[in-house]
Amino acid sequence: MYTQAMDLPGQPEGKAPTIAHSLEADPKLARFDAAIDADGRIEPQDWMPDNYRKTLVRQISQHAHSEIVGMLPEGNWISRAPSLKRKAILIAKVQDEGGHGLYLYSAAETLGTSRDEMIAALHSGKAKYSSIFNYPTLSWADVGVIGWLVDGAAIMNQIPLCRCSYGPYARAMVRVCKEESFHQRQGYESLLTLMKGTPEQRDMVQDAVNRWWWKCLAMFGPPDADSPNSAQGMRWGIKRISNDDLRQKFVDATVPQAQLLGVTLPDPDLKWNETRGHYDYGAIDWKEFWQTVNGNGPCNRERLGTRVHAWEQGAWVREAAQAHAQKQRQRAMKEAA
Ligand code: FAQ
Repeated sequence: MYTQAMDLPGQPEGKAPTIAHSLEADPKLARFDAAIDADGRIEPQDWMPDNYRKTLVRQISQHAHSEIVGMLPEGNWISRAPSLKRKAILIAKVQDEGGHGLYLYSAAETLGTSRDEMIAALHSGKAKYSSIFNYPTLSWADVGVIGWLVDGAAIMNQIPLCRCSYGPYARAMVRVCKEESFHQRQGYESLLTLMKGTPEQRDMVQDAVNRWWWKCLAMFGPPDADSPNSAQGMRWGIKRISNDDLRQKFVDATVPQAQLLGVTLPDPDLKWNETRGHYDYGAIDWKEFWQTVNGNGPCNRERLGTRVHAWEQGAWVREAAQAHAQKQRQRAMKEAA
């Protein structure tokens, strides 16, 4: 449903903007810059500037947290899914999101940060995770809309990350994107089914679209002019497409899908602009976005509370797994002796 093309007008296809070399100053930095300029991959054993490492840990750990916290809004509906088929699909989807979190924590660990440190940062409220998961899922249609729009926005953002300059992150994203693509389609298919149902079911879908649309547009992050991390992230080939350009691609791809589905996107300013060759759209409420990002959205406290509770309740599983691994190590040593 979404294009794999990542070329943008005025930018050579897939190329990070050129970096000034500092050959004489620092040969390690020069080698790193040359690899980035050549659109090469940086691997865990390669030398990298501290800020490149820090930026990756920040982005990858936030991404991992988003996947794990992102299990909660849909997870709330597993016990209330309307049929066995929908329940099985939803369980598999939520489990996939947990898996994405684990690949991403592993990718971040290759940069020298421990999983315990990352989890502690999430639980203390220090680390960010995607704003979108701080809104409630009020009806069964929300589950379909999350698949269609939230996973749709996630794929739009994540396809370029498959070509991120850091190898482990890029490779993790290939698998994540394949699974997200399935998630997006199952959400859309579930909504198509509801739209063929009763007037109440159609109203339920429209209501869910009305509540999620603007939050999904904000998910791509602040406008480029207010995005402090974008310029450096793009120069390093971590980000390939800017927040605003991804948002525009998402709007352009989603409008025809909304038409086919038979729902109205809640934006009176949404219209095709012949000159730009894109849809124009209305103003996003950035004040509300920042409130949510900074911990004051409708469900922030509930989401973090649920994660911390799950972590505490799971302590005995982690301890048992460690004790088992220790026993196996001891047995292997005995046998080898
Ligand atoms: N929510 O300078 P920028 C999913 C923060 S996964 C919260 O533009 P950057 C799967 C940003 O961190 C969804 N905070 O930052 C799924 C920064 O703060 P910092 C997650 C946000 O990094 C589906 C500050 O604002 N995806 O949905 C948000 O260059 C269904 C300034 O922003 C990823 O994480 C936000 N929406 O660009 C699961 C993808 N936007 O760190 C379950 C990877 C911005 O300086 C169910 N991440 N901020 O304190 C990225 O691509 C980038 O990090 C961006 C932000 C685009 C999110």
